[in-house]
Amino acid sequence: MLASDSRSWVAEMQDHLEWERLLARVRARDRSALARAFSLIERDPDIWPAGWEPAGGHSFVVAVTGAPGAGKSTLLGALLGVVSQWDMSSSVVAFDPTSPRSGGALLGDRIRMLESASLPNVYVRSVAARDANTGTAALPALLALLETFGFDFIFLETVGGGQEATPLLSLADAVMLVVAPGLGDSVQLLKAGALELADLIVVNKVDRPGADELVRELSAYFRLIAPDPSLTPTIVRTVATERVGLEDVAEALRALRIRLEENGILAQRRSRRGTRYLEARVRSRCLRLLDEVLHAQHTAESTVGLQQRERTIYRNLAQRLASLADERDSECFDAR
Ligand SMILES: Nc1nc2c(ncn2[C@@H]2O[C@H](COP(=O)(O)OP(=O)(O)O)[C@@H](O)[C@H]2O)c(=O)[nH]1
Ligand SMILES: [Mg+2]
Repeated sequence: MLASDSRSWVAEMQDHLEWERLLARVRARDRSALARAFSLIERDPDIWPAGWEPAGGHSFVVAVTGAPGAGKSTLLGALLGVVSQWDMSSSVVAFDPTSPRSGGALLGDRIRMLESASLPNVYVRSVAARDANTGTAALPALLALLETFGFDFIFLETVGGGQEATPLLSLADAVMLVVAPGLGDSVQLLKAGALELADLIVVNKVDRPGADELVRELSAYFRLIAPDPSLTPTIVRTVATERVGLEDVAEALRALRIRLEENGILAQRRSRRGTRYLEARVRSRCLRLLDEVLHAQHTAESTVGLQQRERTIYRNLAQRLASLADERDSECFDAR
């Protein structure tokens, strides 16, 4: 069954039946099937079969955001251990920046989570995020896959706290913001709007000077914008490197899930996730078609003027899009 040539294997996987078979193994908690499916989606998110949208079910999907260096990876590594002790399963997908600005984080993150990655019930993967779009194009399908496996927690570690994190945040059930003293966080986060999105705030590195002040600033900020304490995010203090406060984080996440379920917000966010999934899929397919059409034009030796070439591009693109719609129709018909 295992094809030696990965390209023919990918071709096989485009067959819906093959996916059914592979996903049945994932549902039976076969980790090698999970790893294989993950790699296939990462290479080409478009091969994820129609009809397997991330509906949201058992798994609690938490986006973990915050400035680089705040301690997100260290914290997650330690948190995985706590969750595992509770006999619950969890997965971390880290979006590794390959940009020079934050380069080098990839290896560091792997090392920080290595210890926990060998625990039973824990699955850690990193996805290369060349830019916000390519890095997250695969995310909806990856989420659906991890949900199929049935993890209790799925953590999505973002690259930074800024704009590039937004697609990740909009796909999650909840947002956990990690801040630390000494990073000029409060100003940065206010600008990025990350405070408004956070459901849970972890003040990490409380062994460092300035931690109390940071907690005070955050509390004051939330008292100001939301005087009702039941609406403000819980603030938990940790020293991730010493594994201090990690039980409190896990406990806060458990409580958060119950709260979001009870007040109906979880259901709202999950329906929004379906829309995001659709958008990501359409965007990725359209961009690919555009690239193909442009490439074909580029390679065709052209003697005609730019204006005419532009019109040809639109015409070709329209044709390709129309056939995509027909393909979708028959796929939907097949799936149901
Ligand atoms: N003093 C102190 N250092 C920490 C703590 N947590 C993480 N660090 C260190 O902060 C650095 C950045 O951590 P990392 O987890 O890579 O941050 P990320 O970029 O947010 O993923 C590493 O050198 C960690 O060892 C903590 O609680 N206290
Ligand atoms: Mg990290």
